[in-house]
Amino acid sequence: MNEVPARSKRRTVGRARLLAGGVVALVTAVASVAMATLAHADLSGPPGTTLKAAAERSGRYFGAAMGGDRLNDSGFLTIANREFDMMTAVNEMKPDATQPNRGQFDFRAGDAIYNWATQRGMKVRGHTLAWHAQQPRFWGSLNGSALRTAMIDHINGVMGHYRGKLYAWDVVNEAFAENGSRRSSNLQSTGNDWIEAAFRAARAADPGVQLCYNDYNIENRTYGKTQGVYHMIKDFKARGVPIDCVGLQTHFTGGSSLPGNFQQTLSSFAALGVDVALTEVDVTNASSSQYQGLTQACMNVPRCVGITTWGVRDSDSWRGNENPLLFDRNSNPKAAYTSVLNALNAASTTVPGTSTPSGSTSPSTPNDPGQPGVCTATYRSAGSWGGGFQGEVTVSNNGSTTLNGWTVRMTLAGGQTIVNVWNGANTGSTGTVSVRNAAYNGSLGANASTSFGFLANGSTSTAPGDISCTSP
Ligand code: 9MR
Repeated sequence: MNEVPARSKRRTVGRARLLAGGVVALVTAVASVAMATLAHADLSGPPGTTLKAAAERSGRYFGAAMGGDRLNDSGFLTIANREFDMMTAVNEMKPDATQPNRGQFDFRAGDAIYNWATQRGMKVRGHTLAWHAQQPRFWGSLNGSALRTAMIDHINGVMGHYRGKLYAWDVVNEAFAENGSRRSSNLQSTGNDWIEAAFRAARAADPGVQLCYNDYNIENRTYGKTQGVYHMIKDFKARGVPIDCVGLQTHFTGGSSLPGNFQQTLSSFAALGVDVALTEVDVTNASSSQYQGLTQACMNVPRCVGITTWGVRDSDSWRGNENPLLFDRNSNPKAAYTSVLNALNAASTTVPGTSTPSGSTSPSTPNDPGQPGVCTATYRSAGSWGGGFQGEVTVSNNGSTTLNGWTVRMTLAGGQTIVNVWNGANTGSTGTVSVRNAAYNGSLGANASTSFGFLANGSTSTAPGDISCTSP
């Protein structure tokens, strides 16, 4: 890997889906995957005494990376089982591990970690599908369209195996150079659209998993690489390329440290309409203040969904001589552990969609008074934070025949602006906006319902009003 010199040199820097009767069930399933995978938030509960319990208070997770060899390490397993509710395989789900030879997939090592974690109620992040490093040997003799096809085949093979089982996938890893341009690699040489091709294939291969872009040195908002990744995600969102999350590896080690603008970096990514996660955290000598600061920054950003450390004890770290993790070699929690635990317990924002429904519920009147019970739309608040909120609108067919398409109109309060809509397509983002069905949820059988969600900036004191639903 050539990232080590790059990191140490720099200054402190940083869902097409299916048909009629199955549609409602499928859409509901897709929506519930994203929602149900995170803990139910309850900030009024007692402080958590483990990392996972403290994180779950705000609907977040606390994860660790584990290698397959740790499955025989009782010291590791005891802490992992007690403290963490998300696991990432260090190497076992990477391309060289999962497809050693063309068309020959090997999921034994990945499945061993997956099974251990999920049997203990943990969730699993998949890492990773397309990367310049740790590639199958046969990719080395391919280029151009042949390599592109091999990458797509790999995504289909691996995501097919884990379909419906994982919380998220790091679809593409480390594709940017330090200056914000694309990193040169054999994958980049197949054409600049290789990343979006990977994400489109990934969405089709497993429509219910969160699709993430993951990188290091993107923790400082003003840094070139951070800007490069930011603009790619903004462009993907504008063009409808599927992407749900960005993973900031957060290796504050090898000479780097927590930037003062870390929280702004997280919130600027989140404002693009993606979740953010800290995916590979380690900090030189486990500085308590840096661990406290990075955790608090995540807790302050509603869409920062969780934190993962790259290992559990210093003896698990890829940079063990820097002692960068939360537990020492004797499995004792370090001072940084307490800092992180306290910062998790002090969270004041919850992850959208994980709170007990709050805010007003305002059912609409049927759209067409001349025809009894056609479609109705009901709004509920799915969470709010300083300066923004998440709304969910349930669209129901109260009639006895199938509706083919629907449009919801609602009026936002002054200053409220929709920044992202899912399971629907909006026209307008302020004042009276309309949201029509997506390609996959327009057909609503008798008495069936579906829903769409949106994120909005602005005052949270007034719920959208004048909600109505029409159907052709
Ligand atoms: O921790 C992983 C180490 O065991 C491997 O030798 C290395 C090979 O590239 O990858 C390490 O994990 C990396 C992760 O996949 C991506 N971000 C940087 C991590 C640390 O190097």
